[in-house]
Amino acid sequence: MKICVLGLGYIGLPTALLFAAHGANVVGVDVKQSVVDCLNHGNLPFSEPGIESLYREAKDRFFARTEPEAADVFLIAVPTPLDPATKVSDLSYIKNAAEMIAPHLREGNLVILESTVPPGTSERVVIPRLEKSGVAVGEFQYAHCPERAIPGRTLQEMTGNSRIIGGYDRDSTDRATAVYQTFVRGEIYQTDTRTAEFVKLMENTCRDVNIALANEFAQLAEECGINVWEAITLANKHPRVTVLNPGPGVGGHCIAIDPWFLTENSTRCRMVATAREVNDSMPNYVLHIARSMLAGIRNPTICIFGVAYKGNIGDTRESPAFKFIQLAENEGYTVRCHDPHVGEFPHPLMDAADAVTGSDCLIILTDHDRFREIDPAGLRMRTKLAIDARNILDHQKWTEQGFVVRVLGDGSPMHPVTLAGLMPSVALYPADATRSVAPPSPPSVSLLSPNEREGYL
Ligand code: SAJ
Repeated sequence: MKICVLGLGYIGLPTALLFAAHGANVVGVDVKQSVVDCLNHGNLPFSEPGIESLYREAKDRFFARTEPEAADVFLIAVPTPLDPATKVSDLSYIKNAAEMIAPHLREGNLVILESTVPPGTSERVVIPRLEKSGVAVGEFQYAHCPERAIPGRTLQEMTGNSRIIGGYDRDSTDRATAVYQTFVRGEIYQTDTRTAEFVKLMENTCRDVNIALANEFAQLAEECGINVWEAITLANKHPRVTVLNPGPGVGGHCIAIDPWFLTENSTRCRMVATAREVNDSMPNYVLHIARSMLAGIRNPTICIFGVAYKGNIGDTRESPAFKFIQLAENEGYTVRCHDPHVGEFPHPLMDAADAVTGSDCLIILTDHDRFREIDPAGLRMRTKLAIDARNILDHQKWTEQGFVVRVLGDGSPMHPVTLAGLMPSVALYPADATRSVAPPSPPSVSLLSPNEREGYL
């Protein structure tokens, strides 16, 4: 079997490599010459657990180019971004991919669309472009097989998760099922194309709405003077309740975008849009907390720990950090950023110690495991304030080191804190302990008067 995979991003490349590792001859196509060159020189354009060894396994049956060529199966895995101004899907990459396939399409070929699209896109947008080949659908087979893999566990989920396959007709569905069965160990459920498109959007919308609910619970809990994290743990003891985690907002290329695909042609949906609004407003809410803590501090400097959209990955697509940084800079704060998983980011990234030293408030935006290990005794901050928007720090340890810590969603009366003098600086992470650190200088300003402190407590 020869497969031509269009789009060598976070989904297309691992899918292409899995097919190659399971015996198919795979041509990977990407319009970006740099991606093609990178792969043909034996490198990977991004990191993901397990992808390097998969690439080594697959490389004799995989090569990359910028144009498709004749194949048995064509698979489209290109981005479907959202136009930020109109909140309408931008299908230009999908259209382009279908048009690139058309000259190579022959009777008996199978075309699979993996990209997430608004319901009806296969029939209205993709199939008519493929038919420009002169071959009618039915003579070639067509199926929508939306991806379900989560970044950070992409390979495990691509092989282990169940899949939905929505074919144009029975032959298409069965053939696509057989193609995926080469590497998918999870169940395969069959349906029609439009239902498959809808199901994918339901999945991500369901998660978005549930995160929005958790985010509303967090704000309500603060108003009620209770700790939402404790409340969620207790509520989730109910056999039919699963409340998700509140946080500083929803990022990633899917959950923050796909709900709009579901509603773009609807005049009656409210809940989906409201959930999007709630989640999009979470950076504002974190800023609101920062503002209340930093009141009275002149020229505050904040350091943001975590710009990736979620924990333990280096992906910053649609990260809530973008909005938070912009809001914080507009507020007049000097913003420093640190993220041990992220290589490139529009705002300069700093080493952890450099970001922290002399700053007034440390803000955890991403739940990277490494942040759990931060030793607060080693932080040489000007003012010992911290906001934990993910509830991952050991708050007792931090308050013992004189920090005032605000946890998103915790409105319960806080433990008394001791604003002790700054402790001798060691290193932020235990693993860095061998690094030599200059002795701490005393805080240049004691910024919190006793009254102001009371306000925080
Ligand atoms: N988040 C919270 N609270 C939570 C869970 C997540 O605030 O309780 C935030 C995360 O921090 C992140 C965002 O939501 O910013 C999205 O993260 P995620 O882990 O929920 O999902 P993604 O975007 O990485 O991947 C999702 C997955 N969809 C579902 O779980 C329904 C994945 O299976 C899909 O394949 C992927 O979207 C996609 O490509 O569509």
